[in-house]
Amino acid sequence: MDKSPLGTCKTTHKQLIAWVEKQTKLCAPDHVFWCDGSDEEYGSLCDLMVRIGTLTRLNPQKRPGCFLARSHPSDVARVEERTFICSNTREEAGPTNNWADPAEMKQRMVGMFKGSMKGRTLYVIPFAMGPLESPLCKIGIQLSDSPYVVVNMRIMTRMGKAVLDKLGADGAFIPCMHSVGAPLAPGQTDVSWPCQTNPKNKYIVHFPEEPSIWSYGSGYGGNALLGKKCLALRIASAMARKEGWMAEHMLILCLTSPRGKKHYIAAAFPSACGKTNLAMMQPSLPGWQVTCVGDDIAWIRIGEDGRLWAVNPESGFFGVAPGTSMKSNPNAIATFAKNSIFTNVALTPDGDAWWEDSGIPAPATAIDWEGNPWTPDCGRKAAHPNSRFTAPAAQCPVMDPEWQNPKGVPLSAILFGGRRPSTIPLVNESFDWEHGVFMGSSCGSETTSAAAGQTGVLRRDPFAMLPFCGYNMDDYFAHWLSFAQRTDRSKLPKIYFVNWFRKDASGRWLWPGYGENSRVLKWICERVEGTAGAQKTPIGNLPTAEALDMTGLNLPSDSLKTLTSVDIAGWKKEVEDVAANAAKFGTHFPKALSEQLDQLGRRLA
Ligand code: TSX
Ligand code: MN
Repeated sequence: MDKSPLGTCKTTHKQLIAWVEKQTKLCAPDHVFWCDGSDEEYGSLCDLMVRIGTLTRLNPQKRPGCFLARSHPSDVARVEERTFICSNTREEAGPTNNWADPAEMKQRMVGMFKGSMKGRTLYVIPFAMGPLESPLCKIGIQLSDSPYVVVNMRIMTRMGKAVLDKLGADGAFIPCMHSVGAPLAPGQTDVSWPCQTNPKNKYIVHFPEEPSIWSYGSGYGGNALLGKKCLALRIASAMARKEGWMAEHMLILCLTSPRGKKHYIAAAFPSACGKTNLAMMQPSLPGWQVTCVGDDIAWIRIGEDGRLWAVNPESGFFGVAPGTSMKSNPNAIATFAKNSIFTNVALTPDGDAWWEDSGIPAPATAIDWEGNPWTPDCGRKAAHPNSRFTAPAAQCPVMDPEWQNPKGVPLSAILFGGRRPSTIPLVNESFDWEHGVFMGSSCGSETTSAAAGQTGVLRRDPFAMLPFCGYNMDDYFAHWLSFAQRTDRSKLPKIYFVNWFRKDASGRWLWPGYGENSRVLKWICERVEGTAGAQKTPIGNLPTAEALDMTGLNLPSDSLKTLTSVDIAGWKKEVEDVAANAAKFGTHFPKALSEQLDQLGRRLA
């Protein structure tokens, strides 16, 4: 039996040990702690954070093994303006990314990290994205001075000893530096959420050539849990382009018919479209079943059979709490019933977590996300709009049996979507791969949160990858197009555009959404099998009124008509808007996509 105390180094990897020693000298922490990923380690770090006030233990009768964290009010979301892609040239990062010269930025980062961990512990976090046996598995080593990051990484990734074992004596890893940027002077008392409070002092920096990640000044979400947006999307997308695969901002689900026929579907949506809700939804159609492979990221490669196979590189959910209810997502409610971390939600008098639109009546009093007394009539939100739950995927009642298969799951269809109150039909099937890539490139959504600028305006977000593409967006489009040459076209998944958010003239939702979306997924799977009807239109193949299964749903027939017909005038405006936006993404927008735009314009004329 291994009796060495928690935190001791258990690797023979000389290069890793040397790198940790070098960074330790730079950051000057008081202690170094090597994480093994054990339950014991997780428990003791949670206990430590309860003692220093970073975590509050929730009522074990209501939420066993659950904790609440409150961040600093200045550290509540990803910081896109402070996110940099430091490729060799500005052109390689493209006009949609902040670029900085890699040598200059590295020097600046080394300067910022110098002594940044004084008075703190440096945690060595070995983590894997993807099942350890997967051909796509990537290993990262995150050095962080945040125990909050350690416990979240333990839920969101495969973390600890198994990863060091897999690395062996000379395996490759992606170095990930993280500091909250709040060194402690001798005797200085700590705060519950240390970070840099001036946004200008936060840096989320990617060096895709190395590759490596350096994150300074923030302890929140995608800024700090470096496996997720930084590694599995920005760095992985750049690696994927070089290596011939795809790293995508997509959920993965399986739809099973009453006869047991299974289809795997990947779907990309901009934020606030209910991606997590769709990933684990309860179909309203009797006998149909949805199982979840992942809710945020899909790594996709061409399998030996020529089909596209997808893996979820994560092992947990980092979901938005507000709006999550028994109505919108009963399976998420079950997933975070235990062993979960809630960040920036409200604390009820009985020691439970609460948030707006939870379906649970507001408590008469609560402690809000900033730690202040709250009442329903006080005029403030109790939970921050970007408050989160961190929950283990294994606790989701509808995880797909194949969700950890190292090979991944074979995709039958890819969906793009957006929040589009007008013009865009409920579901639209692309004519071919290139038309589908065009649909992805023109993806956009109406904004919902004032925090992200104006609300109710259309923001284009190609492939929902605008904040997450680690290289030039035009090259990314070209990479997508190239898959028609990399494999047999007939093996590629069919591509669809869906819109659950159409409204009528008086602003009422035309489509009930949620579990009723299974009717759309059913049509998609029947199209893949070649059994469902469609009408060819100028914009794509739309379901005929009879092709969508509407049994048990009392949808007015004119609503269905609006949802499944082409608004020619609206689409002409759409073409203009897409054309105006294509220019923003780069200087070498692929010809195949401008041709798609021209052809669409001509079909509408
Ligand atoms: O997640 C959503 N989905 C996908 C579910 C599998 N939401 C929530 C979006 C915010 C994250 C939706 N909201 C969906 C949807 O399909 N549709 C809508 C819009 C809508 C809201 C309410 C109703 C109908 C549609 N109806 C009633 O409340 C009765
Ligand atoms: Mn996401």
